[in-house]
Amino acid sequence: MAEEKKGGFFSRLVSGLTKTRDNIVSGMDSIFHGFTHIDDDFYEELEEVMIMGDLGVQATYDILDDLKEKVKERHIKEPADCREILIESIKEQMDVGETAYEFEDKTSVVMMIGVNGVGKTTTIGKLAGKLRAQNKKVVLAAADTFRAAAGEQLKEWANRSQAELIGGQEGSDPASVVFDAVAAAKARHADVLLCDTAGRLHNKKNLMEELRKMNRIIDREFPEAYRETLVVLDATTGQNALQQAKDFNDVADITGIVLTKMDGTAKGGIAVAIQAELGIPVKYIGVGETIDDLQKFDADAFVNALFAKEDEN
Ligand SMILES: Nc1nc2c(ncn2[C@@H]2O[C@H](COP(=O)(O)OP(=O)(O)OP(=O)(O)O)[C@@H](O)[C@H]2O)c(=O)[nH]1
Ligand SMILES: [Mg+2]
Repeated sequence: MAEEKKGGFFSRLVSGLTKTRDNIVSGMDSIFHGFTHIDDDFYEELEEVMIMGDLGVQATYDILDDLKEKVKERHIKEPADCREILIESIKEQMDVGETAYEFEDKTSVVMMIGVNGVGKTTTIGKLAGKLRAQNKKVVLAAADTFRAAAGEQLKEWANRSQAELIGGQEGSDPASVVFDAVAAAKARHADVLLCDTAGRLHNKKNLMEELRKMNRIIDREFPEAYRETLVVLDATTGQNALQQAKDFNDVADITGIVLTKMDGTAKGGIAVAIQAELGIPVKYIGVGETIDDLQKFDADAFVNALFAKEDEN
């Protein structure tokens, strides 16, 4: 049963990464097979394919440096033998580490931030479902008071996941919703408080100011809570997602990334780029719209899916 589920998840990831595979991996494969020697031209062509994909400049250089070093160390002569080394090197780069999910076992406040439509509210619902399945007490803060429908949407997720919801009137101060939610979380001895935020306000400066204000409230009212700030990025948007992560990183201490819509036509290389450029780990990936469609990021599974050959899936 568990096997079956995993298989389903993996094949969804494989199909979501089709576009990435077509853009990057097939290009790499033709280089691995088109060259007879490992020389400067070989590396230059690899570099071009990787940068043209969404791996980004930083990740490309890091990965190629690592490849060159290993080729020397292991006295590799065949271009085709570089494929496995490259896969190994990307996996190493993407490894999330042991402490990434500590908040799940602590009294914590999770801020979910990101621009509009990336999947913040949906991710909160999925994460609430995951935590409830572990018997955690979960409170949701509907701090997106900008859109009338936002609170309703979160309410549905609260019902679905059986979490408690603290909301506010449309147009009310999001920071005051956070204030109320912190008080409720403390009074009810909740394990995790998940805060949904607006993706769009009157302007970007406004949005960033609101985030700062909410963070100040949490710092002041709940200093003992473990803090997690997740930026949600839509994996189909490629380089835009990287820029968004940078913008939010300027105003908040981002502790992780959630990459959504990996089931769609994802530009999956962006996961590698973000890690290399910002040093922020991808912690979860969204692979669909239902409550079960959130997965912890598994670097091995991701890279295997990225480099999967047709006959392997
Ligand atoms: N296919 C797919 N769709 C997703 C995923 N995550 C979210 N969505 C869909 O993306 C759309 C936007 O999701 P929301 O959760 O409302 O996004 P948001 O960031 O809260 O948007 P705003 O509140 O407007 O800022 C919805 O239709 C979701 O069902 C995913 O992993 N895969
Ligand atoms: Mg929302």
